[in-house]
Amino acid sequence: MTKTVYVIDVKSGNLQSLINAIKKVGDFEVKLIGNAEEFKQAESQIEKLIFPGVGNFAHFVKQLHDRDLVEPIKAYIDAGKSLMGVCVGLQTLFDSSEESEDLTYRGLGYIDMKLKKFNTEDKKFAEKSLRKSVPAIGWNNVDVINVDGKELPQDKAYYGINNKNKYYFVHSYAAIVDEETEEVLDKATQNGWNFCYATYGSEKFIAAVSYKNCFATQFHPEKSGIAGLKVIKSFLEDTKYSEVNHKDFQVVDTKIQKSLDGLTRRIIACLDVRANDQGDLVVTKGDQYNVRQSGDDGSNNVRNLGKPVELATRYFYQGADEVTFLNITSFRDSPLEDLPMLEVLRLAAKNIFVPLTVGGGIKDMTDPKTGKLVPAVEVADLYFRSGADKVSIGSDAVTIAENYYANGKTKTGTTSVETISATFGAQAVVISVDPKRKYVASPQDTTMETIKITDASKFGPNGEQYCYYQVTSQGGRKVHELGALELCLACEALGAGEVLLNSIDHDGSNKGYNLELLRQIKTRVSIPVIASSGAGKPEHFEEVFKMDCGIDAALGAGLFHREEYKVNDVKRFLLNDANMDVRLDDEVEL
Ligand code: 1PR
Repeated sequence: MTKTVYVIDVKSGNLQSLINAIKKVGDFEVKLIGNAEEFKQAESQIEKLIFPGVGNFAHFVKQLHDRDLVEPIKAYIDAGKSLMGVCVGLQTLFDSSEESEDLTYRGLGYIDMKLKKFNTEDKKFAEKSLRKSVPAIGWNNVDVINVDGKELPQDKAYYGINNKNKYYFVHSYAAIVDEETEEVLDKATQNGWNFCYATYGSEKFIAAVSYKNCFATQFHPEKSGIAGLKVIKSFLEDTKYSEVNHKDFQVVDTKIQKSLDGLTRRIIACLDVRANDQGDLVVTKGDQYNVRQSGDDGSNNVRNLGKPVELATRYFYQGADEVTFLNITSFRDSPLEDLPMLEVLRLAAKNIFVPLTVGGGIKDMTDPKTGKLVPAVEVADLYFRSGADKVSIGSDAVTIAENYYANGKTKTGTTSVETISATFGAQAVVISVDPKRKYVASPQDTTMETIKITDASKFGPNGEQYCYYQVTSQGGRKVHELGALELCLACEALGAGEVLLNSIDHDGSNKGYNLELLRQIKTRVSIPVIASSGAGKPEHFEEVFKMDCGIDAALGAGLFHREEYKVNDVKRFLLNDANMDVRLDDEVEL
């Protein structure tokens, strides 16, 4: 019989993925509760309530207050009824957050703690003159042990969270545990709360809580692959106790080197999508951004490497940590309701339970059908509601950075980067950078920050010993007098949460990533950097991850599309040959 799951919906972020996950794990239908009245009507029938949240703490908490949902949710929890909180849903159980200094609206206040921002100057990183990336984006272990390190009390439910698995976290703020919070946590424990933890760099934070029949996770189970679906399934089926084997937690493979931050390095599969000459939406790939191939008959067609949803689903099952879709012909205007990637996302999100990024055409748009101006934040909202977790901004980011410098580094608050970041959180805004190497004879020849080339075989055609990376827009068609570093610094200041760093010189070359460019950017920004362009074999992933600057994720396209390697071939190589920590979801059965 179909069972009903109730979900609190205050219109924040990507609810669709959660709904897809609930439907994936069993015969469930979802009903949304958006205000106190709806809560009251449903209350007597609610057996399972999910309380999800993404984005800004203050925005989320204000929504709860405006909709008079705070008291009904508290009464429900206090009555010992079954609830699962996710991400900001967990954070809301605390009192407040550094994310908002305005204390007009507070959290539910069960635990009298203020959430803090992760520290980029983490001591583990400082020792190596590096900075920790914030937001924290990636896959981490959760230590399902009691506060004192002993077995969990039998009445505490963590619904299948397993020490061996990795779960997907994406947040800048957390309930960070330090000397100051010890007393508060002791008191909460005496009141029946139980906590389990994860560590980001040297900062320990609360990764999940359990109290009566309330259970909440800082990570996103709906985005944590099969391991995360198992958590949702056991919550919905009330399989209360984790099959936690504490001994597994004790056994540490000493060969495996954990990264400084404790997250696994992410492997991202990227699909460049466009209409082919027959008008079908296909995944394509070329080199140096040329996706056409010449035939013997004189034809010059767009390379067709497969169907976007099919390929993306294959990569999910192969263990991709994320999937990125880039609409590479987005500079052609489409009517808003016909944006081709919306349907791709809708279908992909039904079966893919890791983060999805969509790029191409995220900017203020004029709908050619109605002539109406649609702000970028509304365009992004359409993608989030179709299943995207992040949007990637390319060409518009260049225009925004140019204006930022032209106006003496002034923030207008109106750009796509700023508005999407303010509404959906910095973690939802990726900037996609498409740079080309430009040689200069001397640093004085440009206002951009240059790199000194040390390897004589890589000097410029006229013996130039310096270079910088000049950004392009519209898929490499337009070259700008702006450096990749300057673009990234401007967008970080404006609220971007991650950099997808391509390199036109390396794209499709199979010769490895552009380490010189990656190092220049990664050592100067504090947000995560995804290496892109040039991956041809698993060794290239090892090389980029073992660089001294701490690259957070690496993306591959051609090598996966041509089926030279599966995503998990790369991961098994990293684990077995390079002794690196990776997430292997294929060993977890739903
Ligand atoms: O400018 O905001 O509309 O976004 C357009 C997006 O489309 C940008 O992210 C831009 O990078 C991308 N794009 C535009 N034209 C092309 C093209 O190839 N002609 N693709 C293009 C960029 C770069 C990577 C690629 C890696 C890895 N693709 O995503 O997948 O280089 O390739 P490899 O592993 O095979 O070497 P906007």
